[in-house]
Amino acid sequence: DQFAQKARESKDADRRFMQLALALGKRGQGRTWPNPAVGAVIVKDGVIVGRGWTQPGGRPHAEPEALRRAGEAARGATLYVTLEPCSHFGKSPPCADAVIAAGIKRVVAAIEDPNPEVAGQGHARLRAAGIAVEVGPCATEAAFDHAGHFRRIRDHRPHVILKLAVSPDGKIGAAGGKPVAVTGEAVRNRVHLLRASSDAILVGAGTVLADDPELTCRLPGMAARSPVRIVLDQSLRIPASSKLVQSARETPLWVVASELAEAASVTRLGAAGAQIIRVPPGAASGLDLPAVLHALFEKGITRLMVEGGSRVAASFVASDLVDEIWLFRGAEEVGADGVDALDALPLSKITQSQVYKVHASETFDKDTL
Ligand code: AOF
Ligand code: ZN
Repeated sequence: DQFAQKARESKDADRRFMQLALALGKRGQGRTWPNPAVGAVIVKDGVIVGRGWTQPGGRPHAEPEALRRAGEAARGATLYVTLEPCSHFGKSPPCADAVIAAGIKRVVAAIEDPNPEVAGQGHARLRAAGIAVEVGPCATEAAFDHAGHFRRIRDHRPHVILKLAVSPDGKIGAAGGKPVAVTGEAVRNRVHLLRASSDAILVGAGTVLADDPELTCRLPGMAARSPVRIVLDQSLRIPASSKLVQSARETPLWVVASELAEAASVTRLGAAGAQIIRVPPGAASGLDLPAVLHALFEKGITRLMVEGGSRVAASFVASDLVDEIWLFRGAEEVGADGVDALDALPLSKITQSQVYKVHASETFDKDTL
């Protein structure tokens, strides 16, 4: 009947506005850490009167941004937000209070904020002020976008994204670790975009010694979107002449070393502008991975992209510390003497796994994701 149809239409509208809020939130991904990248849309009589997203560094939050743009039009309007409005006095007053003061009549939130300082209290505060609150539209998408925040709050470690570019015969490099172009230009561009939406990007010292990578986002106009570069370097072997160290004053470089690393090396890299993080010795490139991730959590990293090499990738997979995998497959074989993608682990460890489910697939020219 008419009533049910109206309800369906408003549900569809809620989802559409929430999808817009999600798209806005994504703009902040990679540069709002330690805060989540939230998106907000304010709608009055079917018209968008304000849009906002969490600003670089994590403040202002998304809601005050959208409210500022809506101005007086916020009175009586609906707010769509990808995460529960905060209720705590942090570096800024609670967003819930700003929403109430602006005269918002209805709030639609995708998902509750797991932060124990919020955890439902934002919604409760809004309801107590007489605002209609609905939670749930696009919750799955929001949980995916806020995976870094959820992982950080619940497990005290970053969300780990492993990127692999393998040949059809499962190799990531030629014999002797010689770099080889496994995938093409389109994949390269997508990977740089993935770098931009990550808080930090991590490689092992072996990759630095073999490839001398920059690990920056080099898409036109997006240099400022480069993530923090992190190297696992147990005994501080990376040279001061490497591109990473040379650029450490423009784009942050954190070198994770063992507590046993020589003081002289710490001083040498520190003087070049790198930040040294010391953790206990262990398995991955000689470092204890959970300790590494905990140290990165303490520094505020929520989304960590792991780019290799094969030993680092393998230790993350073997330790069950990978949440998301971007597996690109090129078109040309490298040959049996090439470097295996996951070192001693077979690639089937992820492709045939019960743990990992296919989320999406895409083609990039001759390559596939
Ligand atoms: C929101 N909107 O856009 C974001 C929120 O240190 P503070 O005061 O900036 O608070 C950080 C916490 O606020 C963060 O851990 C998360 O729970 C929430 N983030 N909340 O209402 C936003 N980014
Ligand atoms: Zn807030």
